[in-house]
Amino acid sequence: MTKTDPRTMVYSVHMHKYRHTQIRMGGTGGVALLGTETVSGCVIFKPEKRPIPPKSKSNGSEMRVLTRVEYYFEGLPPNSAHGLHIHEWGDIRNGCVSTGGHFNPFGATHGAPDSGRNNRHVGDMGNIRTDRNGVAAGAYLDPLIKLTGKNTVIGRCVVLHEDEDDLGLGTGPESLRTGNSGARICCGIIGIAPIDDEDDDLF
Ligand SMILES: [Cu+2]
Ligand SMILES: [Zn+2]
Repeated sequence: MTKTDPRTMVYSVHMHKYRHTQIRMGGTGGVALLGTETVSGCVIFKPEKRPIPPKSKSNGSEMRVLTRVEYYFEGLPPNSAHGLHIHEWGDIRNGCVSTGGHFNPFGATHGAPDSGRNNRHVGDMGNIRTDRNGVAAGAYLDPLIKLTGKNTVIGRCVVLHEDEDDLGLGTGPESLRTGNSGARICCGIIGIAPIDDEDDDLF
């Protein structure tokens, strides 16, 4: 009997869970696989069109492209929170260390996904929270993460951290730099992935 590669395993788990996911735009998105001996995870990025909020100057019929971030992790400590970021480089020659800092093309301070462009790094995806089985699964819509153009996140790295991200609201100078998220557990390069129009959203 062969030992199961955790990454292969999460991929099949993932594919099973996401078999019916719906994408509203088609085209391509991004996917990153992350793992250690015990942890395995997958983060998917999909373009999604949404109406521009009415409070802005548009007439309400214009659309903007957001990025839907979906994640699934297993093998983590139960009932724990972990910072999840996109780091600048897709360079894992020295493991997660060589992925650089949080992807921050606008020179902002660290924050939460909903903190706004001046108060978050583009790479700030907040925290994932595990259940009693050490599984964290979820999704959210991100206004800043882009899958095309100059500031694309394709080719960069998703990094999962040991500790909870304080979202810039904590103490010490690291709060506004890294959110005091601690060590890097694992990381994975975001590759281009096909998006299937026929699927349904899981979350
Ligand atoms: Cu990070
Ligand atoms: Zn950050």
